[in-house]
Amino acid sequence: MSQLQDLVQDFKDRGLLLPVWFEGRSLKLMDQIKLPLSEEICRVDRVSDLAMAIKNMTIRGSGAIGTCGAWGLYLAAVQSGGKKEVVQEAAKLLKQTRPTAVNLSKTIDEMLGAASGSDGVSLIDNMENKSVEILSRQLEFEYRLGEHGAALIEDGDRILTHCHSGALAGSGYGGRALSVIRKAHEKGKRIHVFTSETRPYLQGARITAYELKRFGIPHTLLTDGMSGYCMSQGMIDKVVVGSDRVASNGDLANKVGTYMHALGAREHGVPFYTATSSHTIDFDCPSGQDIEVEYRDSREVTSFLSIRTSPKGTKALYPSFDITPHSMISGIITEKGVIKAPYSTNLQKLNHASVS
Ligand code: RUB
Repeated sequence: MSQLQDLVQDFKDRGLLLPVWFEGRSLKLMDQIKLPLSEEICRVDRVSDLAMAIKNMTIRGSGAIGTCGAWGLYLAAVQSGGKKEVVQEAAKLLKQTRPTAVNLSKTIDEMLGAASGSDGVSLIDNMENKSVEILSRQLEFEYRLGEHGAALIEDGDRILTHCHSGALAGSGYGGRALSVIRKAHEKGKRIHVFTSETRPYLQGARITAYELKRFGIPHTLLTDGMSGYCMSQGMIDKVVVGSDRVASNGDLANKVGTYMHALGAREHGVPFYTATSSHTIDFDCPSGQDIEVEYRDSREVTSFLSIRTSPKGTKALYPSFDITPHSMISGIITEKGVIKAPYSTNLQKLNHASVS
């Protein structure tokens, strides 16, 4: 068996919930649009089909699309017999799919670094080694940040999370926010999770609730606009969300609606945490205002499951992410520990720190 097949087998043996994996000469993807009504696996043979699957949200979540960056480039290498030019074209195509989550472009750049040798078998081998390194690292980060984050959770906490920052958005254990929550649950803390549904794709209602059920964690579904009221009634003790990109000053880009939850949390004195990894901190990006926010097709707002839900001709807007200023964040949970303000200084220190 190749290194990569060994890795996939090891991930499966651990019972991980994998968003994407390599099988034979193809990629297999859990179709996240179909969840939770059916658990369908799609086969992807071409990088152009993978790009489409990322754009249309068949696979989504910052960690999972980062993995697609690694395995997409490896797919291009295998299928072209190790042609660097083909790998570079694949990199261009995949980078254009979704701009906000920084893991995708960072992972692609790491893979391109591994494709710098000569064409052919050695290039394929180098890319296989690099993708195995990236995937193993991402999974290790989930366990570690889960440990650090779980230490913040108290017995009896009621935790709000938004969108889906779980196993299928990451490497299969719990991604970011749900690694914290899952680890706290595994340690015996009696927690209750409120998941906000996340219009218009309903990642919270469909995928977070699916994973929480699977992990046996008690939970309640809210619509996005309910969190302020629930906080005002003292029903929420902490907010834990994932992150698509953290700027070097600590500003957070995450699924649209995150900022609204942060406003409610500040008003009601509820600690607001983001769970992330050092890989998602973009030191080239000074602040949240410098992060490109993806705008998606407004028809995704005027309709649901292809059924129009507003009068014909209604104009809609769909910024897919928003920016939560660092001043509203109580702590940034990473695999190296929990970072507190002042973020500009402390994130720089984290950049140079080894894993604790
Ligand atoms: C997903 C989303 C998730 C982040 C963070 O957006 O905003 O909250 O990816 O999760 P989309 P994580 O569904 O549009 O991809 O940090 O676990 O990746």
